[in-house]
Amino acid sequence: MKFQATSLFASALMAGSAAAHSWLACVDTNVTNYDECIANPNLDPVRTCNGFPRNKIYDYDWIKESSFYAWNLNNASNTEGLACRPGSQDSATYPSEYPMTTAVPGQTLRMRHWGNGHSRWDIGSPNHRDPGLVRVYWAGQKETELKYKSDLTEANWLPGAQANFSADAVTLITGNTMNEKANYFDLTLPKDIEAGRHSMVWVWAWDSGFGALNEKTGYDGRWANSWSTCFDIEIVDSDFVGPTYDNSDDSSYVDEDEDAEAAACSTATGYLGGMSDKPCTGTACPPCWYKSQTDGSISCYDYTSSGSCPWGGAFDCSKKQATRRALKHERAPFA
Ligand SMILES: [Cu+2]
Repeated sequence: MKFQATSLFASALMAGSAAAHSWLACVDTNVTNYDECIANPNLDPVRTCNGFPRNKIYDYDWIKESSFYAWNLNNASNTEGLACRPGSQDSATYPSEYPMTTAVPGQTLRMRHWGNGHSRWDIGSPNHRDPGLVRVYWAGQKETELKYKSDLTEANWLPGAQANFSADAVTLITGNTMNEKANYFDLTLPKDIEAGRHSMVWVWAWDSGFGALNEKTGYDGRWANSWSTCFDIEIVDSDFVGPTYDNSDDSSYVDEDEDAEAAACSTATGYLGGMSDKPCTGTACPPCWYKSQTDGSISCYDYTSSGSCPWGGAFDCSKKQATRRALKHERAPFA
């Protein structure tokens, strides 16, 4: 792990506000001299922002953004447990001078967030405190919000979108002080993502969680989400159809052949609710099919009352498509 840093300006303010916080400043940052800055932090990053988080009306007004833009998920006033700050980030509002991000499938976006004095273990505010993680959540389909902080779980995590808070930072260390010139997080979008607006949630996970590290996916539940910023990406130039997310280049995902799976739906033998004494065949089976990774048998379940398969990793034989997030540990392709 690599730790980095804050400006004296921010440190002084932090001491006054006594609240560790951060937020996403830019979704799509173009830093023309990034490599040079990493090699020599005396240089200042030369950058432009091509896409912003929601409602970024106080851009670079650090005080106002601290007060009216950053969102503490665990603040006592967040009684509804909202994922996005109400009034500024709960809708996809973009002032004309701070537009939404536009991207193509598979594109990597350099996101910039504020270090605010928390980037480094040996100098950071507070001192001797691991700066934690940044990560991104996504509902897996367009025009779909993650409304509550309880939605910000591995099931809605964009696989791989997790990094140390200061891993890609440009930080100038002078004696016992640091100037966090910029903290970055490179986000790679899925290759299979439908055209349209996709809402996402950036978080800084700084508090202690009660979960574990998922060694298969890398999702680190030992860190609990603390601060969030909501943003949207308008996906263009995509031929991909439907909400299914099958990023076969991602090691977290199974490489699926949906056509073959759909064909198997009409002929394969499954078991109602996984009961070995209740076999069914093809379309006589309930629509949500799950394949056991231990013996390869197929368990078939009905939709829940909300009309979706009961948990992640199903192949929906009625809609002829994989449900989103077919993590390896949840499901193997059955065709
Ligand atoms: Cu802070």
